[in-house]
Amino acid sequence: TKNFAGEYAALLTPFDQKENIDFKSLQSLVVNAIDQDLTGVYVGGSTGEAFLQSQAERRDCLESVAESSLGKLNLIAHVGSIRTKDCCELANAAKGAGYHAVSAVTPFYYGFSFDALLDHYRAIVDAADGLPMIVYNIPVLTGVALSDMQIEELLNLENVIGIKQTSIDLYQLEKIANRNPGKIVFNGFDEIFLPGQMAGAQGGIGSTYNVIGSKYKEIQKLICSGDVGRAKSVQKSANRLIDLLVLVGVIPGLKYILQQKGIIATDTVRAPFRMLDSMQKRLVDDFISSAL
Ligand code: NAY
Repeated sequence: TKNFAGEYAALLTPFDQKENIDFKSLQSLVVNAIDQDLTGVYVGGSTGEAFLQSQAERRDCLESVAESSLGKLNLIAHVGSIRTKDCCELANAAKGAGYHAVSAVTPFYYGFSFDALLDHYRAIVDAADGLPMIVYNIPVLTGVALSDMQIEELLNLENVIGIKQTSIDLYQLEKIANRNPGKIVFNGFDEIFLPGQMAGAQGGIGSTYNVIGSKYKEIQKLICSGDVGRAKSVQKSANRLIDLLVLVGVIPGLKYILQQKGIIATDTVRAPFRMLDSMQKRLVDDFISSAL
């Protein structure tokens, strides 16, 4: 089976001024991931504003990215939503479009039982028709807090190969990684990429990789060569950008930076997200001119 370990950009979805998907900019984001020598892309996740898109738009994005990747990236399709049937449709589309894996967030909002969650993942795996599944655990946004045992049960479902652990609980990450040696754990919060690797993650998936993907690759190399001191200083420099993005809003902030760099055409986000105001833009401009 394919080795998925590595660094993945959680792709943004560029829009034109009317909030329609800008496929040309989407293609150049994919090229930008290839240029940064990233392992792959994670398409249609939180960063992709997936929950603000229709099913048809999500499917079109999956297809467009697969075409633009030219076989140079590992392709992970995020197909999660709270309606099982929608996830299954997207999983099936991902298989057809040539994706290497699917991923799905734990269904949120209604407080579904754990048995319901298990059935949900079984159904998606079935629809993905042989593609491996990466569970997406992001308790701070879903409100779904999984215990270590529940995570283990999810990891033991057929075709589940790993988990994207977007949590600051590094102790839980360590337990998942060490108790499930055959599974892969991706770090989800970019600001703790280095600590995540120390705790047992084998790579990461994140929004800021679109802009500073090479930093995470460098941290990984430095860990391998035993130079944790230098790895810490690269993480530190990444975190000063992340501080700023968290302050102004990660998705609009990243879109503004990518637009300024000429990679995407507009910094439009979908309502109710808001674009940066002029003061926030000035903060980002000052940072870019001094650090990026
Ligand atoms: C996704 O599905 O797109 C992700 O989860 C990517 C991970 C990001 N998490 C969230 C909640 O946006 O990259 C992180 C995050 O933006 C970054 O660490 C800043 O907090």
